[in-house]
Amino acid sequence: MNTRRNFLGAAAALVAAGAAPRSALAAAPEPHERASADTAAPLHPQAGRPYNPVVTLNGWSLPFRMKDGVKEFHLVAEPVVREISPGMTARLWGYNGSSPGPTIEAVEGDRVRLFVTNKLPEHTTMHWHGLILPNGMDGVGGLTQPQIKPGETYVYEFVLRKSGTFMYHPHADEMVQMAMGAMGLFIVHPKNPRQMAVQRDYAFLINAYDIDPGASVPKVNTMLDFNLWTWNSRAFPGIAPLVARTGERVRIRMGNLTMTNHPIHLHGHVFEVAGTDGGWVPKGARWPEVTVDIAVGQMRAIEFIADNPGDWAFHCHKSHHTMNAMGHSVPTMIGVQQDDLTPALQKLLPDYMAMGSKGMAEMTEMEMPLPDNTLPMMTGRGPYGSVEMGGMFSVFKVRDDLAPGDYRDPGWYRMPPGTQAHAVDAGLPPVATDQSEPKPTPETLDVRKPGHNHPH
Ligand SMILES: [Cu+2]
Repeated sequence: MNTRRNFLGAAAALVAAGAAPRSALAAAPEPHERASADTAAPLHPQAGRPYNPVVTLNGWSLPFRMKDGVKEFHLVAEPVVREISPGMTARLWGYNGSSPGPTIEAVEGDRVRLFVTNKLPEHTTMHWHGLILPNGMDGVGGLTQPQIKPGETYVYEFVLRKSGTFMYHPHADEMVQMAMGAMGLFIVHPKNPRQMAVQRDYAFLINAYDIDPGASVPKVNTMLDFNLWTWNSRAFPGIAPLVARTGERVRIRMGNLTMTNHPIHLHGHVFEVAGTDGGWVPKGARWPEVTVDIAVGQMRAIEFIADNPGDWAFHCHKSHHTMNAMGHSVPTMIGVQQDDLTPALQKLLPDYMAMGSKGMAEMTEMEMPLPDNTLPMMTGRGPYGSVEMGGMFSVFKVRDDLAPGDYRDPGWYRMPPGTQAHAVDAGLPPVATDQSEPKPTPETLDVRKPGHNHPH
């Protein structure tokens, strides 16, 4: 006589426990693919709760479908080809055609169902880094689930309990799979779209590779001595600029999946850390900074008003991380006179070029032959010459005349007259710059001509 009530009660209990009927899980949604390393336009939600989407630097967001009130995503782990910067591509592992995989965006309170198909040559899993979820959905191979074998599809399903910046990555053969680029961002927006609202919301992962000059597959056993320091698997000048209109509130979300910390530094602005791994930082607990150190496995969201028009450097402050592929065992040549050495060495190595006697800046001006598929160490052209940067470097461009929602590169900043550093005649005696001969040479210097002392 009370069978119907008992049946409904049991069904409700099943749903509450997350045990959706098998039939509902059978058909995975279409696995959207994208291989381009261009920054995709923000993906505004077509269904479900409203939110203000993020812009993934040199990346994209994964479209979802709603099924019976559940937000469904489909990630496919697979080998991908990624352009690290024009002139170099890498053979990586990623998701849905790209490394990092597409950004997943959903809303606090959403129930999400995430299908993960394994097209890698070895088993994998998916760990939802930072999300609070049932133990069985945590994706630690061997501990909370069997590994996902090649060809298999697993489904994860949970309710998003808090908003913030999170990540996804395998918890299976982790060192190898992350060294190969298998990772992505998971953004959970607040339930109320007015809470924490900003005009520009950027996001990227901090990652690193060790790829020998001329090669394209990362060395997976490297622990610390990586040679490509990347944001979303891109190295400068391949990293897109971040743009904002003067007066806009900007958020930049960063997650670090490298093996070392990165002090990320923004010029021309003061920011606050508004979000950490654990969620949003209460306003009264924030303090002003210009550099935020992001440790391994951490996420940080910084916020500030773009109130200073210009082209502002934005980079990791570890100076080796703003260099592209370099050998760290190269001897220091500052002060070494190489003139006699060069002809002797050129008999053995016709392409040999003496360098480093005065520092390494001259490398940006040399037309040095590079192995195929290799990036120059320090590069990137600015309006005044080489920026002498690689790796984790980009430009934050603030303009008065940028339209809201316009993410196009506005070109180089034109400084108002009288606001730029310039050379002057300081009335000083000539300066010797050749450190091996610490005496003035007959070739006297004129400080008004920068670059005069370069032998080119
Ligand atoms: Cu760094």
